[in-house]
Amino acid sequence: MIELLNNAYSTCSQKVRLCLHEKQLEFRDTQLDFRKNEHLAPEYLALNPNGVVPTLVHDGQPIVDSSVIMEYLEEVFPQVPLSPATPVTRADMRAWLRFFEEVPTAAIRVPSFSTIFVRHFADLDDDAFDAAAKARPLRTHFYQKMGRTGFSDDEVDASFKALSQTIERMQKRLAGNAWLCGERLTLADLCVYPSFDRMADLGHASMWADAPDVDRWFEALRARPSYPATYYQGSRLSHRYPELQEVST
Ligand SMILES: N[C@@H](CCC(=O)N[C@@H](CS)C(=O)NCC(=O)O)C(=O)O
Repeated sequence: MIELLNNAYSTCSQKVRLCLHEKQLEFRDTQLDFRKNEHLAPEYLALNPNGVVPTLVHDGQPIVDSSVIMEYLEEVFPQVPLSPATPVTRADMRAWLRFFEEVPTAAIRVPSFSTIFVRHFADLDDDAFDAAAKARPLRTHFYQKMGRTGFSDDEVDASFKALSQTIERMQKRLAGNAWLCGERLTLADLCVYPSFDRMADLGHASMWADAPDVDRWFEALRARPSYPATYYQGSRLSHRYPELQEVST
């Protein structure tokens, strides 16, 4: 029995949903409502002390952190393989995973929050906002930097630079390779795809206009059956925030 505690819009949850669907695994999709702080409730913190989604529960055992969950699924359900075949190529995949966690995954949060999520905190007074930031075990500093009006221009510029660096690095690898680690889709592709989907959803798909192989890769991932299963109606920001509809791809 596999249960994924997650959130429709969360890019980290989308990584794991893509992985579960690629592996054709059935799972119970349990949604946590951020607006109701369900991810900060004591019973959830007992499973995931970081107070973030997703958490996978497999046969009663909680597994946390989206990349760890993907690697766990790969180990336990190898029938549909999503790793390269040799130790050296698997190390290459893990190096991409770590780079993606450190660079684009962190970067994409800044425009996501500045453009959309910050509005849900705009009406809090100082004390309530401070409490909301402090309630988040892993994100107190992030929320404090964001404040109730969004990140500074410098922060936003730095995130777009980090995303551009990712695009450049991926373009080099994808020129001549179908997927990031060669001819087969791997966890590396699934790890970073949600950051690209979010860039597109926020109206920034032109960021890879000069990276034709990244564009081909993006479209190839979107054409897979795992895409509509993961990005069901109501799971992209433009489904919920109509002002994004004009600019999304
Ligand atoms: N390293 C963690 C990060 C998870 C994470 O940051 N999740 C976000 C959604 S993508 C979250 O739960 N945020 C809760 C909040 O902002 O309060 C992972 O990959 O699972």
